[in-house]
Amino acid sequence: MSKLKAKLHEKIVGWRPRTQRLLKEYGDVKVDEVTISQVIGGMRDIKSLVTDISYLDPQEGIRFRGFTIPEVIEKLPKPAGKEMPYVEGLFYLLLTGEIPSQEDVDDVISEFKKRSRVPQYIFDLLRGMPRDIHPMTLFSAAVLAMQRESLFAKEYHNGIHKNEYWNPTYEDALNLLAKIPQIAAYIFRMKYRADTIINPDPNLDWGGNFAHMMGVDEPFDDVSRLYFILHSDHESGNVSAHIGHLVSSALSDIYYAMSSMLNGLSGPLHGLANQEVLNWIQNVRKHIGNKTPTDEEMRQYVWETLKSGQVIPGYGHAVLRKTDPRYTAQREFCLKYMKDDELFKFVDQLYRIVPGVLLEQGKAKNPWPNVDAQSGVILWHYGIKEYDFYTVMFGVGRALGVASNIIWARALGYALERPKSLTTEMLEEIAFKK
Ligand code: CMX
Repeated sequence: MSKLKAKLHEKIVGWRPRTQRLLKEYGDVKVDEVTISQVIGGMRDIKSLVTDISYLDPQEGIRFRGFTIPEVIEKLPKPAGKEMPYVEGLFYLLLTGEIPSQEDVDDVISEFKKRSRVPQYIFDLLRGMPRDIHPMTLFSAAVLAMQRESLFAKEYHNGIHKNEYWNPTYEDALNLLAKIPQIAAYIFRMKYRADTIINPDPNLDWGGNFAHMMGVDEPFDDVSRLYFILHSDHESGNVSAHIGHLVSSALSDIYYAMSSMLNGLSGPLHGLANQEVLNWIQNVRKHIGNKTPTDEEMRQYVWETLKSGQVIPGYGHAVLRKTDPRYTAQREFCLKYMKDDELFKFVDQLYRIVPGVLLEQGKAKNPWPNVDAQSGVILWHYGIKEYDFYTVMFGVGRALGVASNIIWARALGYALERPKSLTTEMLEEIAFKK
């Protein structure tokens, strides 16, 4: 058994009694009340999910296993001479709750390496699809097609004890995560670089290998590590994490769940916002005549977008009420490596202007930028100008968090999701009685 799996097993055995005690002895204790506006309004803020992988504080932003983003970047082991930590180390942290040693990270690296060969039928499938399909559709289809490899599905079919569900789920998760960077990079090179595929380099880590297979030089390896870490998890209620959890709660295996996660991420109000930001910025430039807009011109364009009934992509959040620390971490990277980049200056100008306009408009509960406002600009700077690929990279990162959550959900026996719906008439009855 790998060090990671042994550690995880130890953690699971220690954790199970806590969940069982809550259920058995405190199952009737009230956690929340639900209003009509929450029922109609996308279940916003209803406390009805549990995860220990990450927690999103509206003011402070995300913590992974209790660690803030700066702490994660500081504490996790890094490849020699690099500024960003190994993604493998983050995965160890998400799964076990502990900061790994270099030896622990090496163990995860070798686990991923052993499992990294992508079946030929996946490449054949991708090549058989029209090249103008959105890369998220290609990505999701490739992940779904690998369902054939699921150990969980096989073991479930043969009969397996509930307490053991986590075991083949863990194997599926590692098998899938090991292949995801290559599938994503393959889609990129096939679709946007005239089919000039770059084979993986077995000497590189997960993030470094992705940069290598994309064909982008340093410091894009660190960009990739940072990007995947920042996008890995955002507690359980966001669309991608939630749909991953929901699908796997039916004991659909991780391939089905991860493909669904990618489909949810493909919405413009969620992961697709990073491509929308670049699209919107390009439109501003065209509109203003390819020059740097003055603050007043920018303000007006933001207003025009709002008045035409559209959202400002990259701004606002369902939970956060401050600037997203994932935005800040990327901004710091930009200030260090690309502070004279024209698009970065643009994004910084937006940071000065958009929150004021959104506040003046008075609708958005959070006028501050989210992760998507900054990420596309870094990718653009390093030559990835095909912005419909950006959500694929979000998906590569998000797979780490969703996989960790699904393994733990199976380990703790979380139930099939089944909230209750009401009719409008029933809601009216409840409302008018008051
Ligand atoms: N631009 C314009 N209007 C906005 C806005 C924005 N950036 N953010 C919120 N609003 C509007 C909402 O559309 C809503 O309008 P209506 O009352 O007319 O329906 C109102 O403000 C209140 O919304 P809210 O409670 O503040 O925000 P929600 O929880 O409903 O939605 C989100 C959150 C992210 C979908 C929304 O802020 C948005 O559409 N942002 C732009 C898209 C984006 O950046 N998405 C990425 C989020 C991060 C991620 O998941 O990747």
